[in-house]
Amino acid sequence: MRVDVVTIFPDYLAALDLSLVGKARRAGLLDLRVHDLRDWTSDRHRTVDDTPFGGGAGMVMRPDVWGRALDDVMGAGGGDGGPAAHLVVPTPSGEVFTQRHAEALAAEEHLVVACGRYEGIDARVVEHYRATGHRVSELSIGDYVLNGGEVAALVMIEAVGRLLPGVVGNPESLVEESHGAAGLLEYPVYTKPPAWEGLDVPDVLLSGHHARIERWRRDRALARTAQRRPDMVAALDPGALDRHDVDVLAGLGWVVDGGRLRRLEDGPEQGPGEGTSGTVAE
Ligand code: 6GU
Repeated sequence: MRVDVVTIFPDYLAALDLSLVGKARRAGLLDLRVHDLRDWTSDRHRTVDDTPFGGGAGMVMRPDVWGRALDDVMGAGGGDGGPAAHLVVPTPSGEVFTQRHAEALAAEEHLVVACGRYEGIDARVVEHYRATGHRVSELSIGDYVLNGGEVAALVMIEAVGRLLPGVVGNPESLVEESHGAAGLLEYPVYTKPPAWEGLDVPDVLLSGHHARIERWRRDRALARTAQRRPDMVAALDPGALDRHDVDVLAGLGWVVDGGRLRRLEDGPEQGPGEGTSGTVAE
């Protein structure tokens, strides 16, 4: 996969030399190039922004500078023989970036990430690239405000990069993790030593009883999800639950009702969660 990032702070992206993504780059699985937007300015001060039409606080990034930069790095929308680039614009006013977006973007051949600063990029930039046949995704990494798109670009590139074939050594580790297809948070994990600071690893995990371990993990995943992310429980497909799942969820105050999971208003308090009966509290 090829990824081009355009930013006024190329050094922000230096972290992508490290860890798994850095390894993927050195292995030739990810061709990542970082560009300085100011290389496409033409004035002495290398200006990238100006005051907003209509007034208001802050500065807006100029469409002409962005247009020159993106025309150079995007190619001709597939007409140049290369694949049409998918333009990703990190912005707090975008759709919230999820594992589903990461999966879809990991299937692309060429991503271009346009990092805005100040109050954002002139809205005609996104409009123009959509009108010229490019796919454009405006994506936020959550409900809080950052000073620019660079940290969000790091988040998205790491989330996408680890899904590329060959990047994560053991693809099995992509299967059960949180925000996978099961729609549940991951169960708690433990390693040696089995006793630490008076806290014991749950006996079942030392039992060697594979079916019981799997059931215990699923129960903990259900309990943890109910406690921390009721929105994810409400989005579960009841048809994907076995009888035991339904019982566990009932104990946590959730019932299947009209093909959906619904929290009982007067249900029991959310259970003790993790760390019950002499095992480990998180
Ligand atoms: Cl993508 N950009 C900025 N500036 N702030 C954000 C964000 C993006 N996602 C959440 N907050």
